[in-house]
Amino acid sequence: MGIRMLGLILLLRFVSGLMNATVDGIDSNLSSGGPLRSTVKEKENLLHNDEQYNDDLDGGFSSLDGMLQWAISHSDPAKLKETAEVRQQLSASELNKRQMELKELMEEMKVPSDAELMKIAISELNNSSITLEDRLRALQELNVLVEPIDNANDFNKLGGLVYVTRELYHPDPSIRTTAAWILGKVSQNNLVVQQQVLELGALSMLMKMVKSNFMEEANKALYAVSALMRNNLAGQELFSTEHGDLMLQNILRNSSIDIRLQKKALILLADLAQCQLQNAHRTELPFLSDRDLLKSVVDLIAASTDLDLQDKALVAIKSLLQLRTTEALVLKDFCALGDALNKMRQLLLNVMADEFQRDYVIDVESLRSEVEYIFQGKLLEQ
Ligand SMILES: *[C@@H]1O[C@H](CO)[C@@H](O)[C@H](O)[C@H]1NC(C)=O
Ligand SMILES: *[C@@H]1O[C@H](CO)[C@@H](O)[C@H](O)[C@H]1NC(C)=O
Ligand SMILES: *[C@@H]1O[C@H](CO)[C@@H](O)[C@H](O)[C@H]1NC(C)=O
Ligand SMILES: *[C@@H]1O[C@H](CO)[C@@H](O)[C@H](O)[C@H]1NC(C)=O
Ligand SMILES: CC(=O)N[C@H]1CO[C@H](CO)[C@@H](O)[C@@H]1O
Repeated sequence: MGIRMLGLILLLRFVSGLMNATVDGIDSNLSSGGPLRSTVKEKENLLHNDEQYNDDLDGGFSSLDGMLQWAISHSDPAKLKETAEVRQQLSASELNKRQMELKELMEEMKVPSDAELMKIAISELNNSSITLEDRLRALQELNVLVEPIDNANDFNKLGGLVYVTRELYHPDPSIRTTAAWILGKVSQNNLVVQQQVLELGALSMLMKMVKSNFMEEANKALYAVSALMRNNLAGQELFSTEHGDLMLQNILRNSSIDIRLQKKALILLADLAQCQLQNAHRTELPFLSDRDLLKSVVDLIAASTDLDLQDKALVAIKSLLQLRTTEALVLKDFCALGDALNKMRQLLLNVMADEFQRDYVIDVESLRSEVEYIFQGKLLEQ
């Protein structure tokens, strides 16, 4: 039984005077660690994918009051009306007594904190004799628990990074995949964590994993690489020495590869170029103006039939184009950017007829013509 359900049931029992039944039911399951595991399970159900999540629950209920509030806000209005009516029939002293009982019950339950749950999962990873299944479950729990930013910091303080990074070398791909996912999540916009993960040497392993034939592994590894690079100049230089440009090219040029991977690669490339533009004093990462890399992006604009992918390629080209070291003539002659942009305008005109995506198509066209404008300006400069 999950904490949410528990809250709701407690509230209903509380008003309808069935407290004893609840106590019996919960007692029998407390000893088996039921609520502890189900807290995590509940949160897991809220997760849809790595980019979006529901942060409805941020770490259990710290107080009885919080739990009641929560239960009320998540109840069905008809039931609430019914319980309010029952409530009025109870005398003040009865109500008081029920409240005391409920409070005792909550204390007895000892709902564990997220930090405690993380500590347990970490110590499980640290135990070489647990089963593969338990190891994966411990990682999956951590993956849910690190979601709130405060928890990501606690996770680091508890020493979790070392143990999770170690799992990147596990022979089982599901274990590696989940470990990469966690590292990506905790590194997101967190310079301290990024730095520590880089110091643990995780980047080169993650870059190897990007080449995996298991698509989930490749995707989560690239997600983690991107999270480590974001606004992190030291990380970006390391990426460059580890031949990150070749990794990106291999993804962008391979037409049989998972398209999600190509989109992630374009987003990463756009991020790197954008970061470069914002730190103009820094020596440019040389590969960002590499003609082969530029061509692989332009080719996607010209040849892809996926509008979202083309959109992301345009975003990347727009920033790459503005770098000092990028040569307009290379884009014109070697990459044929002009032709690609013309071809794309034609395609956009054709799909414009579709009512359902018209707004989106107009947005993409506006980006396309902006890129064309910047490109023409850059050609004139030379
Ligand atoms: C719970 O059970 C005890 C005895 O089994 C009884 O005295 C008490 O009144 C019950 N409490 C409620 C709230 O029903
Ligand atoms: C991991 O295990 C070692 C020895 O088995 C122990 O010294 C260390 O404290 C453990 N670390 C954690 C985080 O549980
Ligand atoms: C390690 O896991 C095994 C198997 O689950 C368990 O029996 C043992 O107590 C654990 N060791 C520690 C130090 O937690
Ligand atoms: C392209 O991607 C597919 C699917 O991941 C892979 O099997 C193949 O080896 C890749 N081709 C090249 C040239 O890397
Ligand atoms: C009251 C309650 O939630 N009981 C559950 C205890 O756990 C067993 C096994 O997980 C369930 O079958 C019960 O429903």
